Amino acid sequence: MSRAGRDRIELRGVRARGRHGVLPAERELGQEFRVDVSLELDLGPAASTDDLRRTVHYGLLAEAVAARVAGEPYALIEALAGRIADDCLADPLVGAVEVTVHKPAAPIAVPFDDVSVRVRRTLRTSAVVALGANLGDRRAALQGAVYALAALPSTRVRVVAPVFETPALVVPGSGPQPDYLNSVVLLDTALAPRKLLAAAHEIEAAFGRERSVRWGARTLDLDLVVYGEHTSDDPELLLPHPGAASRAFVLAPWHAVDPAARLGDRSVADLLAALPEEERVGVVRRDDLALVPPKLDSTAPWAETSSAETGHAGK
Ligand code: A4P
Ligand code: MG
Repeated sequence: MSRAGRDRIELRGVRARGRHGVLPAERELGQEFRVDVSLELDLGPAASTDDLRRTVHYGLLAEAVAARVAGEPYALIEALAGRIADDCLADPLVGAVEVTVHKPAAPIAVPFDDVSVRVRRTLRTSAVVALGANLGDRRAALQGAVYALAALPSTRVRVVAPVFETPALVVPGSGPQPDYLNSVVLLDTALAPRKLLAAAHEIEAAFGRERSVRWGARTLDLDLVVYGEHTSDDPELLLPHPGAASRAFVLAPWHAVDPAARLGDRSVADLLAALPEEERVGVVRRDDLALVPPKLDSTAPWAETSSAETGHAGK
């Protein structure tokens, strides 16, 4: 069992001057902030190898936190804390983080000891996003979507499924459409379901998606298939996605990378096997079009220095 969740690196009281606040005087003069960071990660590998590259270098973490405090000013310490938490989650070793920002010299009219905000972010929600395209450069759109999902804040793309070419499922009575390329991505995220859906819509728009007809041909479609165990009957975000259980173009790529996956109370393997033959014909795995998974290299602010210092790329 993973130790992440029990093992922690705790850094307390990092002090730096910053210009965060809503008042002009705060922006001009600045004041001291204190930050506590608690990282949850599996320290087993570092403990057994005694190798700095298998953990987060607390000295560099402290410098990165201080640089954030001294850097771009935010109106709210909530925003500063959120930014530092995002930095921490950009390190692939870190599964969850708690950041407390103290502002002991805040402009408060009565005597007080301290004021602070604490944010907690965890990547523990596993979501499955289905990708589809049947217009334009289909593979380029899917690849771009994978990179764009990986670049979302507090989100880590864990697995990219193989690509399948699939006949278009169309609204009965409508004209034929070009074949789709479909795949799925398994990701861990701290984004709330609606944020993830909104981000998916932005990515679709960036790839020229136009919404004119339901089930119309599209340059890129991103559907949120599952978000952890979350269920929702809100038409804006149905969870699990109601079509997924009956669609070979979702089940086949998902099953290829997670044969034990479950959708509701059924296994994905059973759902796939139970599909009528005509739903499965023409669903062809295209390994020649395989997508490149995003690098799991850290984009945390301490990563570059860390690898330069230790002489190794990544951790
Ligand atoms: N929406 C609700 N729940 C979700 C969810 N879990 N994920 C809402 C994503 N969106 C969700 O979506 C319409 C509305 O659904 C949105 O406002 C969103 O808030 P859309 O993407 O604008 O329209 P759509 O994709 O045409 O409709 P829909 O019902 O999502 O269709 P599907 O299920 O995406 O199917 N054939 C093949 N071979 N491969 C395909 O990928 N895809 C479709 C579209 C049809 N035929 C296909 C394929
Ligand atoms: Mg859709």
